[in-house]
Amino acid sequence: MTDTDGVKMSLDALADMSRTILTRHGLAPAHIEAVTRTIVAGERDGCASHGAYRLLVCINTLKTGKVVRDAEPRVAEPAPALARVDAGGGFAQLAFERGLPLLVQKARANGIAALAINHCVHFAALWPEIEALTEQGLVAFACTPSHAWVAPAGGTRPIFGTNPIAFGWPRADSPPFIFDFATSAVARGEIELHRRAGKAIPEGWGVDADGHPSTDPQAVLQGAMLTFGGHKGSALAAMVELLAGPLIGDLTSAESIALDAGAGSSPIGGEFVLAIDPAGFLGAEAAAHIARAEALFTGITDQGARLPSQRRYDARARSMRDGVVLPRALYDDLQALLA
Ligand code: NDP
Ligand code: PYC
Repeated sequence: MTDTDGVKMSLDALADMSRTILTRHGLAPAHIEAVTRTIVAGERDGCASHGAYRLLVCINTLKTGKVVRDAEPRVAEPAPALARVDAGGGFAQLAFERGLPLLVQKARANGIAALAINHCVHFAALWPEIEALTEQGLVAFACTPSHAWVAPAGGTRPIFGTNPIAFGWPRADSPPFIFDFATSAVARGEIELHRRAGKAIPEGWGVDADGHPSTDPQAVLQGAMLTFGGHKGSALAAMVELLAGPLIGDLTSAESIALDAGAGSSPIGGEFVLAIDPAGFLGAEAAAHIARAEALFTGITDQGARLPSQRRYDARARSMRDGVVLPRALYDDLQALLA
């Protein structure tokens, strides 16, 4: 169904379109499936900045030649509680999928385990990876640097990436508690969507190239984005640089954008993932203690506040029932990739 504002599609139709576009642009089949799963999940869950729009970003990255189209991830075990996947210059999604079984096995064996993904190209939201871990009953954390687009609190020159952090907590009778957000005031993708729609951005998202506050998305994209929560977001952004950069032998956001050299690819570097098995600390009492978290969640929702992810779970239920609606301009741009 189409109208002037949007194009309605089923999730299966969106997945087919994603596969066709990625095939046309030469991505290897295993990557096509992993990338498509992530992009469809983003659109399904109402995350416009990391849904179907990311197909444009992926194709742009493929055109830059900065991603290896047929990279075969290589899984290694550097230590009893550590797993590593060398993504070989490919997109991160397949590397994560290949490393997941070992990460889960190690978390169960040791109570805690970490996974480093190295040499990947990262364009995606993190919560699908967090959900893959909470589905296994594990508590999860993930982060990744990006390109240096974000100024530190008190500065005006980009040094951090938009550096998302994501956390998940499994729940027995409800979908997991998950949050997943950029440590910048907002994901860069959100500013790109405002630019595409010709809309001003809110104050506080960024400054122009002269360091002056701006609500013009193009000026901020060329200037610097700001961290959320001032010095607190700034410190968290630095933590992400350190954990998923030097700690795992991979690039910082400044190094990533230098390597990109103006080509305009998605960020290049690493991702750090932590998985904790509650049984490690708690043994047979794990389920009882995990259940105590429900009082915390009720204490939040009982006063009219909502849990992170609730909007996303509602969007998921709607999309699975009714499909999704892509903005007309996005649909047209995606169709043009098939021409
Ligand atoms: P938001 O600022 O929209 O924050 C998203 C998180 O906050 C979600 O967990 C969301 O839950 C929760 N949230 C939002 N509003 C509320 C509220 N009122 N009450 C409770 N919780 C709330 O997202 P960002 O723009 O920061 O990031 C969007 C995506 O971009 C993320 O998925 C992130 O992983 C991705 N990203 C990826 C990067 C990369 O390098 N790969 C870089 C930067 C971002 P809900 O979804 O239910 O609204
Ligand atoms: O939206 O900031 C962003 C982003 C960077 C890499 C992937 N998404």
